[in-house]
Amino acid sequence: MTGFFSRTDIVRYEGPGSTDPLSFRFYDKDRMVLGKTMEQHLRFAVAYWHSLVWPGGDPFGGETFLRPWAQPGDPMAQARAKAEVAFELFRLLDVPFFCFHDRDVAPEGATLAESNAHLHAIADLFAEKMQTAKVKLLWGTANLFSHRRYMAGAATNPDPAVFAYACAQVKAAMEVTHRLGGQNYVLWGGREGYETLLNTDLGQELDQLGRFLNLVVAHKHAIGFKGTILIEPKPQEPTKHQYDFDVASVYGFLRRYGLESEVKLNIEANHATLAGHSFEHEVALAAALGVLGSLDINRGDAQSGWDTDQFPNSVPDVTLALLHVLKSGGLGTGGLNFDAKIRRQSIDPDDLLHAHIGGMDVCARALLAAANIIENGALQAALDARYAGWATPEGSHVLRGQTTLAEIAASVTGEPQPRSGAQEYLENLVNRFV
Ligand code: XUL
Ligand code: CO
Repeated sequence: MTGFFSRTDIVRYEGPGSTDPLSFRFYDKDRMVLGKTMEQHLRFAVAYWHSLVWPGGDPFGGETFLRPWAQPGDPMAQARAKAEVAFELFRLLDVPFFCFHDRDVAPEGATLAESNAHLHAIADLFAEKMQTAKVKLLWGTANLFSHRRYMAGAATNPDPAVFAYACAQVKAAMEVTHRLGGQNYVLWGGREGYETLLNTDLGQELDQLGRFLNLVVAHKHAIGFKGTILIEPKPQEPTKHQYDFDVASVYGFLRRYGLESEVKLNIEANHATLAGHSFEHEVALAAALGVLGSLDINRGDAQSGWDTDQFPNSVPDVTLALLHVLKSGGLGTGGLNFDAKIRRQSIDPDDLLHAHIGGMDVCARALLAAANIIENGALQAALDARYAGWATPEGSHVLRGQTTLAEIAASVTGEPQPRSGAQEYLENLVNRFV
């Protein structure tokens, strides 16, 4: 027990009527939904960086949280103190997973060797704690964007020495992820983009990024890591333009560099909206392309044009995303990582509990709604009816490439019969369940 939070007992499911704000009203982890428990479907993870590292600063002011481990002191002692609270948070929330960047958990040293030694020392502590804790590692990643050396990118840096440094950092982070039994390894291209094309050779930088990712995949196989490599798309921020813009651009990139069967995607709700898409769109497209890997579950703000990383609170939005997850057979090794931060004024330790409890309940309600939509069947029936023509022998011949353009042209017998898209009927149908 760290004494950091107001309670020491695990947050439990108490049902929709519960008036205890530190209880689950919908997330009933053992409840069966479409053949799996809620816990198995949702695979929640706490994000170390937002919940344990972020100090509550913004561009106009410094830290507000004043966490004890963020105050001056021996950085490794502080990292250990932070780990104690992290594992206490995981235990209280009863979450099955957590995620971290190398520099979230252990401080950067004076040299690469010292940084790696710090990381391995904290990984030793994690390994020891994970022997008795329930929590497992959903994914690890390397922070290739905060340090000054990466200001012009990591893999896409004009200087090969920075590329090499990024390789070394990812090698260490992936090996630690492997050692801790991580189920995935994530790459978010934080500064893999540009501020101005005047100083940027776009084609050169894309080739560097393609080479880098091929090296990472080769190393995964070399060390026997069985987890999934995930790329996390984001259109901009911190750079003006990021190469991993959205699902469609990442898929094109993977195809170009021969990686589409090796790498899947980690889709973040707020990144989808920054790219001008809905979260639902990005999840549906990744599922359609066979690259749906994992979700960073959060939300943006309708008025702010930046990555506000708030906890999810819209059941309808999450329902539509989870509908595509369920229809595509689930997330496999992926999960729902709360890449979300409490607000700057939420300075009480228990605010972290309220935030996660609310997010977990929203996702649980959304899961139930999505499962009900699937079990009801009317939405799928409408979709099947809309595309029924393609299921006929004539339609499938065309799709399989067994007819020429001339043959198809000759098959026209008259004017096709337009049919209603029935959008309002379908929206009303979905609204019965959310
Ligand atoms: C940044 C972001 C990252 C990644 C991991 O917007 O989402 O935290 O999830 O590097
Ligand atoms: Co993210």
